[in-house]
Formats: sequence, C-alpha cells, structure tokens
Amino acid sequence: MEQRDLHELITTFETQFGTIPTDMFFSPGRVNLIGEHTDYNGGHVLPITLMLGTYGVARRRDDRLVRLYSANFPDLGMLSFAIDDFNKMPTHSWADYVKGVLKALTELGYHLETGFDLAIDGDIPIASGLSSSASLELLIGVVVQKLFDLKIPRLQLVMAGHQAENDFVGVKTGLMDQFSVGFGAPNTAIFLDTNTLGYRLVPVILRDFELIVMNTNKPRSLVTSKYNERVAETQAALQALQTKLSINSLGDIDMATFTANQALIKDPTLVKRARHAVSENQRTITAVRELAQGDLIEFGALLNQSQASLRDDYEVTGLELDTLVTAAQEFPGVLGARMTGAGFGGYALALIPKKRRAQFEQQVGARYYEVLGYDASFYDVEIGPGAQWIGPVKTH
Ligand code: GAF
Repeated sequence: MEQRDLHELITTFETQFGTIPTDMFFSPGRVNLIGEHTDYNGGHVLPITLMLGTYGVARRRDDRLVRLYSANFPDLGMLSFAIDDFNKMPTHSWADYVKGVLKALTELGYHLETGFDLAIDGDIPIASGLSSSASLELLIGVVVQKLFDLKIPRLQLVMAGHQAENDFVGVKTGLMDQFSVGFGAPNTAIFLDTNTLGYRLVPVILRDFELIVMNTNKPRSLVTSKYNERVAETQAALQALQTKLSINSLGDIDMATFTANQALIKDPTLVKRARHAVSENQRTITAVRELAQGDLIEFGALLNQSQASLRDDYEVTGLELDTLVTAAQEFPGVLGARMTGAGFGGYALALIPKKRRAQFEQQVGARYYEVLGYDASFYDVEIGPGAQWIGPVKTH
C-alpha cells in the first residue's frame, strides 16, 4: 500500500483541518465464505478480509477536541466533539461509531489525554453487507492505538468495535465482522469458533477458480428487526433443547443429536431456524477440511447447501439473492454460490472458473436484470490484511 494511493485523502485532510496528517491507516471490509448466522449461536465462521475497505489519515491534537471528516459524506462537513463526550450526535452520523469505540476503549481503561483529527475515505458500499461499519470501528481502534502509543491487545480492539456496533445500531450481532476485520490476513480465511474465540488462518488456494462477490443492489430494509427476530428464534429453540440437553449454544450439538431431540421444540418455524444453525455449523467445519485438502468441488457443494438452508430453513434470502445465486449456480463450471452476510438483500459470492469471468458476469448479470429490472454489480476478490497502520505521512 503506497503512500501515493492516499495523496488525495492527505490533501483533503490539509484542506479541512489546515494541518498535515502524521499517519496513514487501512481497515478492510469482509466477506464470509461460509458459516452464516452461526456466530450468535456459538458456531463456526469462515470470513475473509477484502482489499476494499476504509482508509484514514490522522494527527494527534494538543487539546481535547476530536475532529472528523469523511470523503464519503462531504455534505456533513467537519464533525467535532470533545474526546470524553459519549452522547450520540444530535443527527445520527458515522461519528457515533467513533464515539462508540472511544467509549468502549475508555471503559476498558484506556484514557486518551488529547483529541485527534481524522479524515477517512472508504471504497466499500456503505450498509450493503460487506461490513463497512466493522471496517470503520477497527480503523478507529488502530488510529487510537498508534496516535497515543497504546498497547491494546487485538482482541480488545475487536471487542470495542463490537460494543460500539451493538450500542449504536441496536442489533445483537455476533463477533464475526469485527473479529475478521481485526484478525484478517492476506490469502487466508479466518476459521473462528465463536464459542471459544479460538481461531486459525486457513490458506485459500483456489487454483483454476476464483471467488467473485456480487451485489444485489437491493436497498436493505428491515435488516435490524429481521436479524433480531432470528436471534430471538434461535435462542427460544435453544431453551427448548436445554430442557433435556446440557448445552450452552446450538454450536454444541451435531446434526444427529439435533434430529434425535428436535421434537422438544414445539414450533415448526423454530425447528427450521435451529436446524439451520446446527447444520451450517457442521458445514463450516467440513468446508475448512475440504479447503485444506484442496477439494474445491466438495467445498463448492457446501456453499450450495448453505444457500439452500439459508433460503428454506432460515428464510433470509428473498427474490434478489435467490435470483442472483441460482443464476450463478447454473452457470457452466461454477462450483458453488451462496448469499453472504446477514441477507435480506446485500451480497452473494460464487466460486467460478477463472477463464470464464467475463462470460459469467455477462450471463448472470443479464439474468438478474431480466428478473429484477436493475443491474447487479460484480467485484473481484483479493484477500488482504486486517486493520493496520500503513505508515507515517512523509513530509518533503
Ligand atoms: C451480520 C452480523 F453482523 C454478523 O455478526 C453475522 O451474524 C452475520 O450478519 C450473519 O452471519 O453481518
């Protein structure tokens, strides 16, 4: 990542704040390969971090002011507040995420003596499913860590981001997004057990295939309420199982145990929700094994099974995602495709033959347009690093 990439952002910083930034930062967005809606059920997830993300340039101040500027929201202009002012902004804005992280870090015992100036510019679509918010939260974490020379363990930065997310957005999300943005590494996926927070990096070697990410371009609505509904449903199913089984989460049981005990759950909808959480967790564990062994055909088949389960049992797909994923799955040579993220619109991914990238986009795009009447977007996937300090801003 060269400094010249951030030349424009550095100039923006100078224009807005009348001074030169000292340091440059990057924090990625994420895509989950498999393990969807398992992270709040004590299951496994397998996300990757993208080369797309949020860039920041910053400088420590001598007083207690925090001043922010986002090139993505130029109309908001400069936002400012005192470093220890944790009240939400009068009009909700991205600054609340910053406040949320600062508040969480303060509660963890990290007291910042002064404020800072920060200008950011992101290249992931906002609120679309690639976790622009976790990207921002972890960016703030690494900015604070560097500017104030604090030794904050990575997991605490992840937890601070997660707390900010839950406070600000009001969604009881799992830890996947912040964890992957915090611990991501080039060319690897993060295999995380959300029960223990143990994780390992799994090399993503796809030989003649590549991953492609597809945006339905459906404005996401009701995600918060629908997401919270799924959280409540799986918790209710867990409680029913706990009347007989001694378990802490749905991630504690395999499919055989679930099938033998599912009659304890009286509501058929809750049976479906729990079946997804249990089966998806098993698929994720198997998928990591297949990926490690280089069995991409089996890995792709698991992506397809995940999609079916998210569509039929968890009911978080919808016309847009179903159309896009089915068109992708039907394209010759594709090994697998599925929605990724929370669902209800947003993104999908597919494992496609490298040589057929252009035809894939043309054919799948045409099918999507035919059904929905507007375009889907397609992005190449390059797996990059987690949130980090890029380096100092050199002055000439
Ligand atoms: C959203 C949440 F933020 C994650 O924690 C995860 O639950 C995901 O939806 C679904 O797998 O991104």
